Amino acid sequence: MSRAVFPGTFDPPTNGHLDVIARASAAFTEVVVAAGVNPAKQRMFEAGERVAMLTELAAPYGNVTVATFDGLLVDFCRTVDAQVIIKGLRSGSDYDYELRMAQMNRRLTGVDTLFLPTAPEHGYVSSSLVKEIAKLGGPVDAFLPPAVHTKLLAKL
Ligand code: COD
Repeated sequence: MSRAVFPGTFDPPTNGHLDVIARASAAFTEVVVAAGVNPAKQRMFEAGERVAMLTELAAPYGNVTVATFDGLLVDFCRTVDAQVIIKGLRSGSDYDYELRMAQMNRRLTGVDTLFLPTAPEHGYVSSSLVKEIAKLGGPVDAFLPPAVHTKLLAKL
């Protein structure tokens, strides 16, 4: 039995996130998608809205659940008894940033991190770029699941 946590901000979830969820679902017995809740940070979507979008996206995958977490990721992993953290990698800068967190998280509690390289078609997709383009009136439907796209347009 292997349980993995896929953590992120998911503000909002993109097709890149969805691809990682699908691939993690195929590789692990159970996957917990964990939306970080940091009250100090301003988000476009409230935690409840992000969880609702992720729950809809995860619905086709019987072994994927969605939760929020606050505080240290390693503490959340311990709470849900997850052995592995999943991270998506888009670039060398993602790698530099994620490698340090992976090493620190392993040092803290022994939890390991596995990296999934992004699918090439999603390699340039990020929630922050999508929000910027949408706010400036550009088209972002190619980068988002349809339900998320609808909610983003409603926000604007
Ligand atoms: N293709 C593939 N993967 C992607 C794509 C894409 N197009 N876009 C994003 N991803 C991956 C990211 O690389 C990341 O792995 C994941 O999806 C989530 O991305 P985001 O942008 O939604 O979320 P982040 O990176 O802002 O989330 C950061 C965390 C909340 C996971 C992090 O800050 C954290 O662990 N916070 C808890 C506090 C903590 O424990 N701190 C100590 C760390 S050592």
